[in-house]
Amino acid sequence: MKTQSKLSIIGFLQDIGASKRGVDMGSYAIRAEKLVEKLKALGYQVSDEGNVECYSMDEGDTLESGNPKLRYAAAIRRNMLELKEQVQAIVQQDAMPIVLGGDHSMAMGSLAGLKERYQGNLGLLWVDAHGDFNTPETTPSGNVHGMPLAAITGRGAPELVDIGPFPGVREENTVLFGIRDLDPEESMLIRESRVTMYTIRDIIERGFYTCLQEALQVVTTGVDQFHLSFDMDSIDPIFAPGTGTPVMGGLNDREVLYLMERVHETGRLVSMDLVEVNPALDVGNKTARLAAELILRALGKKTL
Ligand code: 6HN
Ligand code: MN
Ligand code: MN
Ligand code: MN
Repeated sequence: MKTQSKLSIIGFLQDIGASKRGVDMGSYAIRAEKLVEKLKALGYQVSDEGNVECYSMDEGDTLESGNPKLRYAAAIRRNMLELKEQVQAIVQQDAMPIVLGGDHSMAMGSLAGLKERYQGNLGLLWVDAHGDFNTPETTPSGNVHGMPLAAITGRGAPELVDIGPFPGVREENTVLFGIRDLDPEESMLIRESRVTMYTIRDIIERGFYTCLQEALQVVTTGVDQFHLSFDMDSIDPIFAPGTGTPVMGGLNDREVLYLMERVHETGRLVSMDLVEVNPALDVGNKTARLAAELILRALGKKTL
């Protein structure tokens, strides 16, 4: 499968998975960097599908689930089913969905939408500071954006797992990259799974290049295509301050730009989420600007 010539942009205005306001505005800040125009200049047919209106923190406590270990679950589920439908329609037309977040729980909606089209034949590259592998039993916060990868691989709350229902992605073709902040039981769950993890420690000890080579191998071996779920908090807060759960000691700007160039060069990327841009925490739209540039590199922008 070659990189598609048609791209569809969706804004996903959700903050309730992070329980923090501002991240619902991420897609506006990325679009403000002229993303659509720049993608067109690369030669793509681009359609901006607008936003998936979401239940959000604006509605206040009425959306709380009543379960502090699974906050806003029903509202998040509703938002995901909306996104799932949109992504499904896009891939049926052989276009590549690019979903701009929004908190990271939206990956559940994206992957649910890809399932029918690519089921059993889809790798997953998850770039993040966090594992997003919590369940209601292991979560310290109850925030669903810490749980999507667990749900996608069939673990945790039935109301999240049922969004797919998952799995549509093969665990042995799933990679976590850039990881440096796991909760203790979450760490155990990942290590018991067949997901391959590259922590910052691995990247320091074995080298960024080697780890990236391996990661791209894992997400493309035995499958024809992969989905990229890119959390901006994978990047060091020096380069990406506008995000809700920053963790020091992250990937630098050069590394993630290069990672995206390599993603493009695989020719196997069919779908992408760019998540956790929070303009209310950003400095001069720096994080959104980097996010837009990362998307362009993943779609083949050349600088040399
Ligand atoms: N993200 N592990 C923490 C939690 O609350 O479960 C942080 C999760 C952050 C999730 O940034 O997508
Ligand atoms: Mn995440
Ligand atoms: Mn994260
Ligand atoms: Mn976050």
